[in-house]
Amino acid sequence: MELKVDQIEVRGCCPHDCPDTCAWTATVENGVVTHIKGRKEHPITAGHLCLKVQHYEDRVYHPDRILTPLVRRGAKGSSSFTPVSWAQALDVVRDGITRAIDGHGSTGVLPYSYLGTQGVLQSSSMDGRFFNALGASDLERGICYAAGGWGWGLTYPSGWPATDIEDVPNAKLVVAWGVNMVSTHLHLWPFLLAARKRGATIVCVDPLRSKTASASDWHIQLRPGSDGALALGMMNVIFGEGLDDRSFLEERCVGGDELRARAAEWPVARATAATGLAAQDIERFARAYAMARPSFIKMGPGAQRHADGGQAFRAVLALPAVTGAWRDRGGGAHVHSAGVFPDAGNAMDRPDLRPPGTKRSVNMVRLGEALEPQSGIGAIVIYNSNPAVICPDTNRVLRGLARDDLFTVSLETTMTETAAYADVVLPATTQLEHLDVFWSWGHRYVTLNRPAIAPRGESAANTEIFRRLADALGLDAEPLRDSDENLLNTYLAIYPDDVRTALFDNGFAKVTPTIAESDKALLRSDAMTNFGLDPLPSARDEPIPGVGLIVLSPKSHYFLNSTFVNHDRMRKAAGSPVIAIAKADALDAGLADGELARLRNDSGEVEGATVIDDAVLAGTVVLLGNWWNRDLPGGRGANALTNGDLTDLGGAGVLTVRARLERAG
Ligand SMILES: Nc1nc2c(c(=O)[nH]1)N[C@H]1C(S)=C(S)[C@@H](COP(=O)(O)OP(=O)(O)OC[C@H]3O[C@@H](n4cnc5c(=O)[nH]c(N)nc54)[C@H](O)[C@@H]3O)O[C@H]1N2
Ligand SMILES: Nc1nc2c(c(=O)[nH]1)N[C@H]1C(S)=C(S)[C@@H](COP(=O)(O)OP(=O)(O)OC[C@H]3O[C@@H](n4cnc5c(=O)[nH]c(N)nc54)[C@H](O)[C@@H]3O)O[C@H]1N2
Ligand code: SF4
Ligand SMILES: [Mo]
Repeated sequence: MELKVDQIEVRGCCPHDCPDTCAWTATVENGVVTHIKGRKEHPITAGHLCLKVQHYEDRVYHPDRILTPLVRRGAKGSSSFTPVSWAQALDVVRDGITRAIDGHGSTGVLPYSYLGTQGVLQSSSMDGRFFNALGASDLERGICYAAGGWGWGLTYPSGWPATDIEDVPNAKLVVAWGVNMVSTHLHLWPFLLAARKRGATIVCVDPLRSKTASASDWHIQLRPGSDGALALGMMNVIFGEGLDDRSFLEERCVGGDELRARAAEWPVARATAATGLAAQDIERFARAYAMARPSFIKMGPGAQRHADGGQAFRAVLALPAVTGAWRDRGGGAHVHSAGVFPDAGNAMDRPDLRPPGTKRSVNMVRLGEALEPQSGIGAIVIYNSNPAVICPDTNRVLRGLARDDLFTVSLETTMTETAAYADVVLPATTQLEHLDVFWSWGHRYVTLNRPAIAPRGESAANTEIFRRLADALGLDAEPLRDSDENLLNTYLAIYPDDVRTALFDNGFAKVTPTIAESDKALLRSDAMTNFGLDPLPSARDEPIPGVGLIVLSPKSHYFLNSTFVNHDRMRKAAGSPVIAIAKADALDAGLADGELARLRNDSGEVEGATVIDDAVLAGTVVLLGNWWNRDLPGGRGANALTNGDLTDLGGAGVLTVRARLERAG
């Protein structure tokens, strides 16, 4: 494509909560973004953006885009607002937050955010400074990956980096373990295909025949939550047949002998009973895994969404230590690559600004509980998240957000079901309108996002909104006035000069991790004992106990969590929300294809059209995608069935729950 005289091209990147952090170029014509394309030179993006982001201009110019501050006019949740000036909106916010502090103390103000944008500036800089200076409650942000992340961190110390995904084409056996990467980590998949071209086998371990399972050479369709049992059964075979790497276990690991004894407690018959798999499959997988060199395991967040998620990760992650897969380039495992990037410590969010004696923390998974009338939260400031849809225990969350005495501020780009409950909505910019910088949880590149256009309407970047809020509340510490450029430079100060130079020249730069060869893998973790957990990888014989079917709510190919659900282009591609079940369960419940079904448990109910799908394992139900509540016939999505329970490690949400299936109506 030739550039016209009045066109400019601006380099940036995708902000979404996705491991790929793609680099893009935006074409701007007379101040309007006309085209976005993935950058060819970026080794991971390789010139290709996913379907969701190929038309990012849809987000910038969406009809529901919020372009002025809004003050609530109708009932909470009714989306009825009056546009006001920034000065008027800031007055209302000042009064509302002051009232909450007068009534409950400063920790009566709760920030609620996640990774609507993953940018360091727009998700974890001025916002943190503002809430610290205010003395607000802290939010524990573990909803997504904390159990698996902790499982990884308690097994492999910080000097032990996850496998570089660019080395995966060397592997001879690749396992997509509880990850639907064809949808969720799209830019890892070509590296697996490159490995397959050189003779590798692709195995997918998933209760659902996902897009990735369908595209793999071998689908191991285990029961949800039984990954630990499978891994221990495999280790039983590996140790029993002498396929372990004894010297690696002795030299690079703590607890090898204890793990061998633990694996001896898991003969294949026991693993078979727990996983629902055939004994031959467990044995065959164990041998193939142990004998392939290099072998690589990618674990996704999807495999840790149950009560024992952390332990399940520890068990699977022990496999590459048992076989010594870490010795080989391209071998090993990948949970996330966050550890590769230097840590900015307290430089961005400045906890030193916090007034003494203002300590309270709230787990984001338990928002419903935190918003109960007696729980001492009088104001909530929500940004980069849509808790009305994505937070467990929807009924309780919505009851809390509807409280008359709760003052709610929402920083949003678009009118979400959460923003609909706000007293004041402040218009936020999209990625094309602000500066930011990104590390990645999938690859090893740090990426710069330059703004392509000026903020639309009266929107402002989160950083600027928090500067304005600080000013309105009379918070005058100097760090609350830092410009975005200063924040960027503060963050980049932790990188070596060559990385910074490459980043400014090319828009992205690869980071080399610091490797500590002396660090050992902790197959026995004493920290686990401190948490009251088994120090060795363990598993249950009955993985998800309870009555009813096991409900899974994995990611949609066409949405990014609850983002893009209000985009016509993506809705058309996604179809409609359904309750997908196996034929046997449909027969049991007396449901035919297309009939209205209801799932019910102590938290709530979800209704939807039945789809009988042979990709779904009997005993499980699949509710694909974070559809908005209003998209389902009963007005509630998957999180009406979840309840705020936390995983064994890290305080992530237990999103895999049980519910009874019945005919609706
Ligand atoms: N298209 C798209 N991409 C996304 C997202 C999105 O919403 N849409 N979201 C992003 C985010 S925030 C995240 S966290 C990642 C998530 O990335 P993934 O982990 O790949 O996503 P999920 O779909 O949640 O889960 C993956 C698979 O795990 C399976 N699974 C469920 N329970 C178990 C279990 O107990 N054991 C095993 N082995 N498998 C299990 C599910 O059936 C599902 O197919 O994706 C990111 N990328
Ligand atoms: N049942 C069930 N529940 C789940 C999951 C599941 O698999 N099943 N997945 C869980 C996981 S893994 C995750 S990560 C969470 C995700 O939950 P969230 O992080 O809440 O993700 P989104 O639903 O995409 O909401 C992000 C919001 O941020 C807004 N946003 C984007 N950029 C900006 C910005 O620059 N400024 C401001 N102010 N706003 C912005 C978007 O418009 C959007 O409304 O959901 C969790 N909930
Ligand atoms: S959502 Fe993921 S795959 Fe899609 S453009 Fe963004 S980073 Fe790339
Ligand atoms: Mo996530």
